[in-house]
Amino acid sequence: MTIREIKFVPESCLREKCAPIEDINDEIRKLADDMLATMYDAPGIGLAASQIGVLKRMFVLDVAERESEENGSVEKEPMVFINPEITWFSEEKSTYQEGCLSIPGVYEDVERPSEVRVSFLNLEGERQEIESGGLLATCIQHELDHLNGVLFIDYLSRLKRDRIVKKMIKQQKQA
Ligand code: GNR
Ligand code: NI
Repeated sequence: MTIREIKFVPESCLREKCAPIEDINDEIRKLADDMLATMYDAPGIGLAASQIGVLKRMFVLDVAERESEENGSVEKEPMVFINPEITWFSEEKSTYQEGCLSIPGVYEDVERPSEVRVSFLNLEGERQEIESGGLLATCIQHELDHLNGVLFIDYLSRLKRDRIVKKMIKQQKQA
């Protein structure tokens, strides 16, 4: 398992449309391991492949809040989504304050459908479909957007987005 470097705005890989995964082989299994390690290390609750510069349609998530009964530690609930597609959005919307590992330090309210159904391949290559709500539904939509080169700041006003991008460019120059 390798912790990979997370790419920040305005890196161009964050604006690319990612390609479907044709074959779930050792390379993809290693990528999933690396993405989970990178996400837990950050720490974050989701990570799309394009955030580490790999332009493939895959993301990982762990929104677990459940605590283990034995020792009070938080149990990991890693999830891997390959070639995901949203098959249904609820009419109802909800707002969450979102953040993104590629735009550190920025948190803004974003309104999205409250519930979604998502169809995807798991690491065994089986097609699965789950229905989600709450933070999981928001995260799935945020990650799927990454695979299409879309960032949560795209839902803000142009003024706010431009300010955030300018701030990011300035930070990168200083680093
Ligand atoms: O760690 C993350 N937290 C988060 C909070 C609210 C809505 C979405 C997210 S995803 C983010 C990690 C990330 O950038 N994934 O692409
Ligand atoms: Ni993100």
